[in-house]
Amino acid sequence: MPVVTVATTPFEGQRPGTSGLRKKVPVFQQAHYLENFVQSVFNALDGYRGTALVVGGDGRYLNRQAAQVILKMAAANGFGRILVGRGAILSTPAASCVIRKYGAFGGFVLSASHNPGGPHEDFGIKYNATNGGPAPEKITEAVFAQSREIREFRILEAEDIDLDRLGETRLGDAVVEVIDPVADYAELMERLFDFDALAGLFRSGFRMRYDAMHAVTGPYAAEILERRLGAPAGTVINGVPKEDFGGGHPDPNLVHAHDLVAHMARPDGADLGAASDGDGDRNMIVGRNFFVTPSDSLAVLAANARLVPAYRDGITGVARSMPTSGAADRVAEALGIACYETPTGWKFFGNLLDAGRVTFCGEESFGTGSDHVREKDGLWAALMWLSILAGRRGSSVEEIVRDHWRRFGRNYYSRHDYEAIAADAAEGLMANLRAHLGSLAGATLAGRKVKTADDFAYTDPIDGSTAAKQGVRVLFEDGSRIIYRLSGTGTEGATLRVYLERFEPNPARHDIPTQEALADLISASRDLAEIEKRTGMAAPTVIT
Ligand code: G16
Repeated sequence: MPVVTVATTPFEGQRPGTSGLRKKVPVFQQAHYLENFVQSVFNALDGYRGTALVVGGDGRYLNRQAAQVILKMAAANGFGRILVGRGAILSTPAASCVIRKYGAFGGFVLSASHNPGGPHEDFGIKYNATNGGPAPEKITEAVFAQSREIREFRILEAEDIDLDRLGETRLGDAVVEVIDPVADYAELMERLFDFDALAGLFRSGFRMRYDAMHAVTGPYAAEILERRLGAPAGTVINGVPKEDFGGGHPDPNLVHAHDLVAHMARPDGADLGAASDGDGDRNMIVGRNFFVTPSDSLAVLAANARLVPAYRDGITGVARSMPTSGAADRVAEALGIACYETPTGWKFFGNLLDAGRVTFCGEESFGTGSDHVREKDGLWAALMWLSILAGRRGSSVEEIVRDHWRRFGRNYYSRHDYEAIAADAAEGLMANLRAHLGSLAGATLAGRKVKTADDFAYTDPIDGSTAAKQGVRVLFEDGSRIIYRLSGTGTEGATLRVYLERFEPNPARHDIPTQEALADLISASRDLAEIEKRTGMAAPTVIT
């Protein structure tokens, strides 16, 4: 099996976004596009010769072919062992688990997350480091720099590996091992949670509905919920992963997981509804006719962590991304633990988790996780909720959240997305906001006084690295916030995200519909950023 060195030329725009490189499938299908990126990653890394690499993805269109290319390139570049999930499948949290468990140097996860899949839809690739987490910016920037200079890549000339058969195969000087994609992850969950108690909950007649959205989590959820915990067959719906996610948009939110939401609104709906995204790291939690915002979910999990064996001795701290509501901050304060505010992107949690500063992390973008891996974890979040419901037998999801609000107050919260707007209009809108930041402090908007307005910047408390321009914040004296930022995960035009939050301590006022409770902030957010004038959009495309 000869190693060949192939001449190539750089492609524009191979800078990883919020979470890896995401582009339309035809972009990735250009000759050498994938190879250039993979070689750029290898070129940006040091000291991996003879070590192990993990490869897997969410099963979307192009997943298998891309995995074969990476295996041959990894072998040609000197990795000693390559672990790949059967069928080239590994959910993002499972990939993180496998990297950590086997002490791999790192891994590639093939996914465009919650974005649709198929021949004309999205594909993506991200590199995870030795701690199992998304590569930090110093690595992604080095990869980008390499991608602009690349002149050649190395690949083995070899037959494709049989990815459907478990076991080892020699590939040049390396060994490829096809592993069960579910086993290691399921074993980890069994160590964290009290599976006997959860099985008991199902035996008592508790009903759950888990919507895997035809994405990667189906086999994981079926194994854990139906096989190991004994939930009735049919608990997991849309459980067979498909290359195009069944034509759907594997994004677990009120818009794209509408079937689950509609089921949970029925009088005979399940007791707990959960959904996960394309690669299994996002989650949505719904009770009977009751949606739990991701920000509230993080806060509730933190407040009830001791109900779960792995966290019985308490958690050391929580971290949330800046646009995520401050609900978790209130729990941290009550528990006397640390609370960190980071830029958007799970990679910013890595150092805090590695240093033991935090145990739980969460983001408004339907991400929650703990120090058990270095990625957010959709199924873990569902098992956390199951554990809380088992520990507080008789309370519904809604009652648990309402109790929480009574104790800590309610952070009314919503995100308005304006999707597929022209990139220059979006940039212009942000530039205009930034230009006016200086004059905002002291002004009155939506009947509230602006305390400060700035562009969020972050200094990592562990390694001192910095990240600037992470979102425009308008912070009001009463604690309300309007935040603007552009998405870093889209593949078409730009998406403007507007995050709205207001705190309500009074339980008598915890029943206002969210959009009504935030109405004045919503209208101020549109006026201040001149959204309609600059984008032509009078209303957002998605509200969560
Ligand atoms: C990725 C990141 C998350 C981030 C999210 C939203 O999620 O891993 O940390 O919060 O993108 O990013 P944006 O607002 O820039 O679109 P995923 O699930 O897409 O990998």
